[in-house]
Amino acid sequence: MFKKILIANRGEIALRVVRAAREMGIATVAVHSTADADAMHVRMADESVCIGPPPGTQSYLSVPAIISACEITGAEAIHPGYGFLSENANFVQIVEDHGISFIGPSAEHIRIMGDKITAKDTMKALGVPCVPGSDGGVPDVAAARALCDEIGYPVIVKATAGGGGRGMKVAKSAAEIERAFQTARAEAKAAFGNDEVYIEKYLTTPRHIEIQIFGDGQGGAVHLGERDCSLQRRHQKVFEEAPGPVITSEERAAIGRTCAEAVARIGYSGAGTIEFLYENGSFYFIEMNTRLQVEHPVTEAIFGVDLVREQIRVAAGLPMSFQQEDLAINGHAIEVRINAEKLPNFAPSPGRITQYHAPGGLGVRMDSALYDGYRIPPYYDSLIGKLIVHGRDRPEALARLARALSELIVDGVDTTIPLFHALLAEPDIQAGRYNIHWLERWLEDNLQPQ
Ligand code: MV4
Repeated sequence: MFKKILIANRGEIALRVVRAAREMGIATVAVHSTADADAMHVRMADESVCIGPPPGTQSYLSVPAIISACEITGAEAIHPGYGFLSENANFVQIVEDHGISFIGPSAEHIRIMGDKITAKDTMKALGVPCVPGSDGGVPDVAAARALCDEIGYPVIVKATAGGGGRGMKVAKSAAEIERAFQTARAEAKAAFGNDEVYIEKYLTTPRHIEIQIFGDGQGGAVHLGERDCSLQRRHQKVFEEAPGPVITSEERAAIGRTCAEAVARIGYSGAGTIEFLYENGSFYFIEMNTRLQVEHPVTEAIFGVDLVREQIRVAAGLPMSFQQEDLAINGHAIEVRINAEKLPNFAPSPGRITQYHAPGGLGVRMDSALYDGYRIPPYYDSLIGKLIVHGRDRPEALARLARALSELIVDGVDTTIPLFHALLAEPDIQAGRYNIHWLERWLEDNLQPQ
């Protein structure tokens, strides 16, 4: 096992990795920008290294600075957290070329899944159900038109270099395809320097259901069920739960097995998430994320596992500490993302936290790097905490969430906490009756600027 690892991240996820490492007897090295000298992840780690000025591009994204920090401290492995360098195949290659272990999948698997056409081709060949659409890239408008006449409208044009909602255009009818195709292509070229696009049938009212998988890198893999992450605003998840309120145990077993077998066949190593749209009882693959996700704690809660611990074990060449038959769902978990943002526009609200009080009690987990007097810097993501509740069933988890939210105090900045009080009062949320469009519509009807 590693004696010391470096965490190439900040905030709650850096703290999350420190916690797993400490329980395993592994020393941790935090890295930080000059804006984060007083951050909690720096205090909680065993050692820290300042890697640059505040902008992420000059600190948490600086490959030379992070490799140097590893060499100076003698860290044997790097945990990337999520965001920043976590899905950068070139970074992983450089890390390994320096004899350092990357706590995550291989550069090759990250590269495959980072190109959305290659990802879809790969998954399709592995027997994972995909959204009907083009076979690979679509070269020109004529080809786009011919394909769409065949599959029928509406369609969606997506950038192969995109993902997470960036670089997509919907065409509702043949009258819109030329413009959608050209715009998607131009935006993809400008945003990613790659103008290759592909086309899919546009599903109008799906849920976003993602399957957590975990590979041992030796041809073994398991699934840990699904999360329903349909409640999103501008492609940012807001509220996530596991298990999905409408997924049956038969559906879970079938899609889970398909996903686990697929990643086992490619020798995938570590945590991964296979994203699906789910409509009328069918799953359609859209993308795979080759990292630990923000919302991983809801899966940890219902399965009683520590996914970061497993990531570290597998990266060190040890087997996973469970097999598929050891994994059973216990109850229901919900996560809400606490952002330093001002409603109704979700404008970033950095500043000093004058008071912070985390909720506690049975079935409550607060993952946050906040403390009294902490100054939230304006340079990074606005996520300041994740409140995760676990109950014996969904109604208990909802009641526990309302109770925990009532205990949570974050003073000094605006936060998304009031949004969750309001959402919990909604009959549709209480009933689990929502799809990917529900939240945007609700915000329009309920939170418009006065
Ligand atoms: C789609 C879709 C409908 N049909 N693909 C958005 C993010 C990216 N991961 C994929 N996305 C979508 N792809 C087809 N064929 C609708 C979306 C979509 C969406 C997906 C998940 C969660 C929220 C969403 C909000 C708008 C659009």
